[in-house]
This record gives sequence, structure tokens and C-alpha cells, in this order.
Amino acid sequence: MESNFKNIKNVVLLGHSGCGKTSFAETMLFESQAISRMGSVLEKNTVSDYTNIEKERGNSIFSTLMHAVWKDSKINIMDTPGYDDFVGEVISSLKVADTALLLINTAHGVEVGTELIWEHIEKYQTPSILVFNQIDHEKADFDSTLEQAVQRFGPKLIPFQYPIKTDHLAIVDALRMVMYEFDSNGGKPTKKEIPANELARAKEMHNKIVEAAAENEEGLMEKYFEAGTLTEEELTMGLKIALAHQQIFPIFCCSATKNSGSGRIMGFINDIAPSPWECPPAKLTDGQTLACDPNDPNTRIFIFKTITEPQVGLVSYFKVYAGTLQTGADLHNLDKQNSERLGQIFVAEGKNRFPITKLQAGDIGVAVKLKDTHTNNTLATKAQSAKITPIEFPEPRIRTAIVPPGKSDMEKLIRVLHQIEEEDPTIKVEQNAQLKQTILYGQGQLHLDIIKYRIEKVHNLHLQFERPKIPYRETITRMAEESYRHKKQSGGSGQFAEVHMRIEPFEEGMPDPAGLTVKNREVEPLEWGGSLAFYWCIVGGSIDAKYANAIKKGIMQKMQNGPLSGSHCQNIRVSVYDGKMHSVDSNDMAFMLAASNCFRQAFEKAHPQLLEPIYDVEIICPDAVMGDIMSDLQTRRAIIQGMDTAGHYQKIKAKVPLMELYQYSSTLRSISQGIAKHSRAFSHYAPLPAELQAKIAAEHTTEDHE
Ligand SMILES: Nc1nc2c(ncn2[C@@H]2O[C@H](COP(=O)(O)OP(=O)(O)O)[C@@H](O)[C@H]2O)c(=O)[nH]1
Ligand SMILES: [Mg+2]
Repeated sequence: MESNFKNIKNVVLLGHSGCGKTSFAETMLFESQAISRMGSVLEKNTVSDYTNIEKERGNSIFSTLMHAVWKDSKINIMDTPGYDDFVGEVISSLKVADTALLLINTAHGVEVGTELIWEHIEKYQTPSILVFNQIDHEKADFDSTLEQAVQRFGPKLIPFQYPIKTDHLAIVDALRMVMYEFDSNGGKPTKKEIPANELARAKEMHNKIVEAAAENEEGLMEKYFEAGTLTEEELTMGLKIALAHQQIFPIFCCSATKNSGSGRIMGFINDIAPSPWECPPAKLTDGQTLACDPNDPNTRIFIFKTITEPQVGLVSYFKVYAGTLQTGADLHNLDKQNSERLGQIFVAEGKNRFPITKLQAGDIGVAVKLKDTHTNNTLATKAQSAKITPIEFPEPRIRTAIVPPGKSDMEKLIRVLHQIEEEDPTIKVEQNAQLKQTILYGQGQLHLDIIKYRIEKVHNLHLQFERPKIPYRETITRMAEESYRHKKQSGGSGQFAEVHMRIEPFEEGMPDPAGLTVKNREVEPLEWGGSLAFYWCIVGGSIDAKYANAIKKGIMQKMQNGPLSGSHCQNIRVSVYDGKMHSVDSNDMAFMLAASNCFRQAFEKAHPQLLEPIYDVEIICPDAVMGDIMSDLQTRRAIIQGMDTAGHYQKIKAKVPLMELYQYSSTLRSISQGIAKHSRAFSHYAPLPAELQAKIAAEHTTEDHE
């Protein structure tokens, strides 16, 4: 394959699950003769959905890189999964794409997934073309889909085409002012005149397109006013500018499975979509930017995705941001400070890879067997260069505890999970000492289920999901004083220490403890949040200052494993104001034990309070189920923060205790027949209601005695 193209078009396919992205990728490949037979999702033989798990489930789970050559362009195609659970695959592809194709199923109209993806398109400011798919479907309704989309995403959505019913599938193209008629196999259409009864609509659409193209360039606007129209070159220039600046979102239509319409869309991509060197320069971590220049002597590539393949090992997907990458290049990994030889580089067509000798700036390729290179790393010829700004992956939204069949399998399970974590930065694995559970965090129930499935099928390791415990925190609400004497006499030298302390709820900036003389103040931030303020108030040397550290350690030990529920304690001030020591029997250990016990007793007297994590929850749902979702939220101790209308969807914002969110995505799914989605992020800790606190404390006491 050649490595130098006049144009490179990096295109990402986006859309709600089932709208036809994978089928559309297949028709692009078939139409451009990259493949000789068109596969289908139903027959499980598409280029894009090539993994067993995707074939079995009948939908995409991973993003897949493919490419097609159309006229002067190499079009790199990235097909993405539609479920929001796999959002990591979407945003990593968006990072390296220069144009998005947002597919909408005209049999369904704008769907929740369309809404969610629109937010990404706005955030990343990716020039986007809308593809209204499934126009062959008996329930297809182009006009209503158009109305919904324009109402939702604004007047910059401009239809360039619309389907009409003749004996065949036909598309009126208002940019070119022709009609394309397809026979039953699709493929190259016959160009025909627009039927007389469609001419008025087509002309009106054409004028809107020309106006939109002229609008963003003063010169063009003038010409348009003078001549009443634009030449083909002027129109092309105007559309290029408008698309690149998100001033226009052209709408095309197509039937992916009937192979009708993708050729024209590739033609438009070839003519109008920006090549990487026509896009704004890439942002670098030092605040500078990097132009996409194939002649830059400092070659820079960015890893946007990795996978592990059984026979090969690590497979790294990258985009060349500057320079030209040659096979055998030695590059510095700027994140890992090591060097990597790119012994072989490839272009990809789903699971197949084809070796290539060089790749120019702007192009996307694959390397294998890199030693220590990960997603988000920049590799460069020069060691001292700035990095490409990393992809910001979202924080995980839900969690589950995982249990392997036997304790001995835990080590292997953790190893496998870390490998999956490497490929999918939207999951997190944590061996939580406080909860005594291994917690797997992910983006949604489907995401977690798929990980479980992968581990069972690919790694032959079974595991179970369990209800994850809640990471409560403990604090106090009153002041209390206690003393404790630790004394042991066993044969020779004994152990002796006595500690007196006052404990209080701690707040930044609070006055010194009344009636005590503070000799030293330490405020220690705790790794689990909040702090311990440790005040040394010993006057007259009743305890030597050399024991202060041991005393603090003893307190810290108890704070790690709180008296009430075994949870971490936070935001407490301890003032040590008196005690006793013995010249022979006192030592660090004795003071640690005395302090730890003294703290526990004082804590129990100081009206302890359990705190629970509260999450910010955002739900997007259809109007019709809004009432049901709200009444369900009431039963979850939720505090509604607000509601917003987004087209015919509603967005609900609420603060909900984590405890009440267990399996919430399943609940939402059943309330809304799978349509409503939620996302969540940690907000703060809040006091647990008294009856729940009593229940948890009682459970802890029983556990303690077991
Ligand atoms: N009638 C019709 N069905 C389609 C079309 N495109 C996709 N489909 C079907 O819709 C389903 C989902 O398609 P797929 O390509 O997997 O959608 P994706 O989830 O967006 O990748 C499959 O059963 C396809 O056969 C189309 O243009 N017309
Ligand atoms: Mg798909």
C-alpha cells in the first residue's frame, strides 16, 4: 500500500447502539473495494465486529480501525460501540479523528445515545457530518428524524439529501441537484434528473446550503449577493470552512445494509472533510501547539489505544502528529523516559494488519510488541520535547466487589484485571483494605458484565460479583476527655504509659482548645480524606516529647480502623495534655497502645457519627418515564437538584447516597425499557441517619465477635 496520499481523512463513526455504524463501515469498505464481499452484523462476518464476544452479542464493544481509499483520500475509519458503557472507546477515537460521522437510525429518530454523543461532539469540537441511516426500513421517517434533530441540535444542521420513494431506493441530492437511484444490490447509483414534483424542495434546500457555505467568508458572501450563486470551487471552499468550524452539520442519508449512499458520503469526505494538516494544530502539554507537518524532523506519535492479542502481545494504535514515521525508527517514550524501536509498523483493517514502510504526519497506524508504552504516551525522535495532551478518560461510575472461586485464584485474577485495565482506562481495580474486598469500578452494568465475560471466556477464570461494601467514614460531634493507663508487669521490665487527651470535631481555623497550653500543632491530611489535628499540650514534662510520635501513631492506627464500624475516621482534633511515664518501663510501644485505647474510649464518648458517601447523579430519560424515575428516587433518600429538558428527553440531577445506588442501572433499565441512562460522580460525605447508623454499628459489633 502507498504511504503518501494527497488527503488523509480520519473519520470516527458515532451513534446510538444499533443505528448501523458497523454496517456503514462495511459498506464503505465494500464500495471502496477494500473488501470484495460485504459482510453483515446478522451473519457475524463484518470487518469491524471481529472479536468472538462481539460476534456472540451481535454488537460492537471495542473501537475498530479500518481504512478505505476513495479518490484522492485514504479514509481511516474508526467504528465505535454505541453503548455509553464503552465511552472510553469513543473518546479515544475522537481524540485522533478529524471528522465525525454521527449516524441516526431514521426508523427510531434521535435516541438517548445520540444525545450523549452530541455532548462529546460539542466538547471536542469535531467537525461532524450526520448520516441518516436505514432509509430502506419500513418504519423509516426521514422528515420526523430531521425535525427532531434540528430541534435538538440547532439550525446548523442542514440537509444535503433526502430519500424519496420511487420503485427503487432513491436519494435527492440538493448539493449536486441530481437524484441517485439504486438497484436492489445498491452500489453505484444511476444519476437521474430530480422529478418535477421534488424540484421546489430540492432548490430550496440547495439555496440554504449555498447560503450556509457563503455565510462564513466575507468574500464569498459578497459574491453570493452579486451573482446570486457560487461557483463549484467557491461552494467547496465555503463548505470546507463551515464544516471545519462547526458552522454547518451536513445531513446525508443512506441505507448501510442495502449498500446505498456510502459512496456519495465518501465523495463528500474526500472533497470537503479536513485532512489533519488542515485542522488546528495539536495542543501540547507545555501550552504550545504542534502543526501536522510531514517534514518535521522531530517525528512525534501518540498512542490512543492498546489491546493485547494472545499470539502477539501488546498491540498499540497511534497517530503520527508530526514528521514521517519510518519502520525501524527509534523513538523516546516521553512519558516513560525509555526508548522504543518500532521494528514493524502496520495499517489496520479490523483484525488484519498490513506492514508498511512509513506513515506520514496525520496518518494512523499500529505497532506491535512495544516494551513499556501505554495509552496516552507520546513517542518522539527528540527526548526533550513536549507531549501531546492526553485523553481525559471519565472516572468510573459504578462498582462491584469481585470474588474468585478460590483464594489462590486471586493473584491471577488481579493480573488479568490489570491487563484489562491497561487496555481500558475507564475501569479501575482496587484491593480495598478497609472494605476487605476487591472492587472493580466501571462505566455501567454492561461494562462490568462484559469484563466478567471476557475473564471467563478468554482467561478461563470464573468470578462472582458481590455487593460492594460502603466506604463509610467516622467522626465525632462533641468534645470528650479520657485518660488511659497501659501497664504490664511480666517478669523483668514491664510496660508503662499513661495518656490524657481531649478530642473534638476539627475544623480548619478553629480556636485553640480552651484552658490548654498548646506547645505544638500538627494538621495531618489523611489519605482517605479529611484530617487529624494533633496538638501537643504537655506542660511540666509529664510525658517526654520524644513519645509524641508514638502517641500519634497509636491514634492513627485507631483512626484507620474506626471504633464504630471499622471505617476510616476523619476531621478530629486530639490534644494530649497530661500523662505519666516511667523511667524504665516506658517506651514507644507502651505509649502507642495507651494512646490507641485512650482515643477509642474518648471517641465512644464524643457522640460518634457515621458518614456516608453521597453521589451527584445525572439521569437522562424519556418524558414518559420521568414520573416513575422521580418516585423511585424518593425511595432512595435522593435530593433532587434540578431538571432540564433536552429535546424529548429529561435530565434529572440529584444527590443520592451511594448505599441507595446499588444496581441502580438495572432499575433504570427496567423502569425505562432500557432507554434511561445515568452517570454519577462522588460529591461529599454526609451524616448517616441515626437508625441506619445503629444498624451498621450493631453489624460491626457482631462481625467483631465472629
Ligand atoms: N434495514 C436496515 N437495517 C440496518 C441498516 N443498517 C444497519 N441495520 C441493521 O441494524 C442492526 C444494527 O446494525 P449495526 O451495524 O450493528 O449497528 P451499530 O450498533 O450502530 O454498529 C443490524 O441488525 C443491522 O443489520 C440499514 O441501513 N437498513
Ligand atoms: Mg457496531
